Amino acid sequence: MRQVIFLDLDAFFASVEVLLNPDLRDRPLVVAMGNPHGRGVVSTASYAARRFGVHSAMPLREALRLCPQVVVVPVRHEVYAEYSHRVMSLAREYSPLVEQVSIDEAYIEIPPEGERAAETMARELQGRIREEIGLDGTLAVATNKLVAKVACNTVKPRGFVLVPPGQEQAFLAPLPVDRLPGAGPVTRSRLERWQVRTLGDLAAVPVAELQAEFGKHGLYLSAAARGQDDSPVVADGRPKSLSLETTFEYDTRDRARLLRQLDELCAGLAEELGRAGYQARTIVLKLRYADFQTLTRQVTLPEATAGAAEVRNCVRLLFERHWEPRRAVRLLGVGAHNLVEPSEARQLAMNLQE
Ligand code: TTP
Ligand code: MG
Repeated sequence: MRQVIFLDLDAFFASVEVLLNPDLRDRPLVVAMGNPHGRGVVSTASYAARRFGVHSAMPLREALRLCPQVVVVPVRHEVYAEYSHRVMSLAREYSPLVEQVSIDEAYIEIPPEGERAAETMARELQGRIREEIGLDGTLAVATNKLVAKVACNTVKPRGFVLVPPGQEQAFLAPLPVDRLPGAGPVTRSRLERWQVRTLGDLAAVPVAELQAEFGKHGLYLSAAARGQDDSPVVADGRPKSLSLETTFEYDTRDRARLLRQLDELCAGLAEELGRAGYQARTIVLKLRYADFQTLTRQVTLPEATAGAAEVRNCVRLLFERHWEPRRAVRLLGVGAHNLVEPSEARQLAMNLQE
């Protein structure tokens, strides 16, 4: 039997800002991208701000309308990355099997021969994140990743939950179907036509019917509603790729503005590469037009790089070659694929010279 812990820090960016400026404690607070007085977008909101209906991805102007007294702080990715790193390092003291899935979320599998129960470890880890780092996190313990993740979201913030072995399906049964990862508004409304609203309702639908309606996704829904998931916790090795993207609040065809945004993304990507200790052989540009048509274009370099200037040159080149001028852009993204460690990069370069 497996024991999987899921960890998700609470209001992460906002909590770090509060930690660094305790005057902000208990104030409605948003961390936002862009100009606080202009067209910013909310990255996250403190729980005090969420009570006003403010949430991630909301235009800042809307947040200010809902909660005029909200404190707005600009995003500082480097600072959050540092705290994320500290939390993940603590998690790795409990098991080598840590899979970080976002800046503030990780699965931790406790090997069966682990002497202490996962619950004890998870409670201790939660306490140490609070005392040694100063952040709050919610932790869930279950027999698989899916149940641990869904359970975690039911007890946020500062929560703790254990789903005992054998109780997975019963635990999920009362929850609405859209608590499942991958069951969004479209799935929800299709199921609603069958009067299927909870995961208990969903588990009672014959799998053949779900498969007929949803294809392969139906098989996933059926298993997930029963709390079944055998996906492994994959210890962090090398990430396949690193990427950053920005959605404009308003679509834009302003070339200077697009180039400025690309430069900013490239600087961020180079910084992430540096921090992760990788160089990239392939640089990717992602471009989404206002009509949602999306292009990804890439170049592969003769030598791997993590330099901001080189990344920027590649991306600008791709942009100049592929952007159709005067077409309004909704989203820009940059990515680094084919990651290598610097020692491997040197080896590759030597092989090329030989
Ligand atoms: P989440 O874990 O989704 O959100 P959270 O930690 O702020 O709040 P909670 O987990 O308690 O619900 O995301 C982690 C961080 O990622 C978040 O603090 C800010 C950033 N983020 C964005 O920048 N944009 C987004 O749309 C989302 C969802 C998160
Ligand atoms: Mg979080």
